[in-house]
Amino acid sequence: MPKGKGSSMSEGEAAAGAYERWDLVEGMESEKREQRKARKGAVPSLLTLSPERAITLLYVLLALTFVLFMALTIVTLQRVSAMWEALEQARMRSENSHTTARHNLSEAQDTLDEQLSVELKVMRGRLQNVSQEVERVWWKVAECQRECGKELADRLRVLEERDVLEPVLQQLAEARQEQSRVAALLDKALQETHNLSEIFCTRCPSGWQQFDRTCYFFSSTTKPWLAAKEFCTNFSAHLAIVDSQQENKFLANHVMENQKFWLGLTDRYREGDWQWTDGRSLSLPFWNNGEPNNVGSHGEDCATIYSNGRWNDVPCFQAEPWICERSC
Ligand SMILES: [Ca+2]
Ligand SMILES: [Ca+2]
Ligand SMILES: [Ca+2]
Repeated sequence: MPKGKGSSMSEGEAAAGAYERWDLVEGMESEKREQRKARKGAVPSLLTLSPERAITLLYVLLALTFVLFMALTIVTLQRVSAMWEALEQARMRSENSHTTARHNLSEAQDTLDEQLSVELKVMRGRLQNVSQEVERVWWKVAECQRECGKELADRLRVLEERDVLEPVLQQLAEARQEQSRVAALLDKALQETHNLSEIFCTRCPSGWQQFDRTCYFFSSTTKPWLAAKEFCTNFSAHLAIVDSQQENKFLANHVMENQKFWLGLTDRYREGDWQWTDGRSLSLPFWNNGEPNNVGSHGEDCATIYSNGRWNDVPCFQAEPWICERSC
């Protein structure tokens, strides 16, 4: 488009630029028109489908949608089921742990109750003992009060009556002195009697031996134990009873070698229970080694003494020499 006459070169160049811009604008407009034509051509191509094909296509789309919906539903249900199962397991674990805890708590409570019951019983017993001890102490205190009061009263009465009792006490002391003097005289008389007895004891019967104010008879014949016992009784004596080691030695000294003499010792009433003929139990034994052994079918129930002073049990029916003993 021309602007003036004075500048022919610049006007030509301006015109050429204007033409170029015009072509460019025209090209762009043409391109836009072609694009609009292409879009208008495409829409009618979809709309030009037949109804059957459109319905088929619609069904296909619906089927795909349904399948997709079902798949999503199944996945969702599986997830919900898994979550529900996990929740159920968690609930069962919780319930189990709760039951176990309750059971343990119940056992602990029972044990505690039992321990408390035992301790309570022990404490009750101790309390009862303490109560009884306190009661005993109170009784003792009350008794002591009574006794002490009585003793005090007695002492006061003695003090009050001392003047009255003084002559009586004096007489009592004199009586005691007299009693002592009489006792001394009696002792002296007994000693003299004893000495007389010693003198008379030197006169044992003929054939009897004397030892320590006692007479002994050593037989020269033999008899069974019971017959020998009866013989001694007829002489107001008894078979020898050993009361001391000295007496046993005296008897042994009068026993001949290789002989044994009856003693007044037997277990014929109860086996193993050795008793003297006066009823006393044996307390000072001098048994030989291995004796008493009660051998034989009839047993051995009567004791004899050897010349060495040792004893042996032999059958009572056996005939042996014997020893009688009696006081002077
Ligand atoms: Ca004797
Ligand atoms: Ca015996
Ligand atoms: Ca024997």
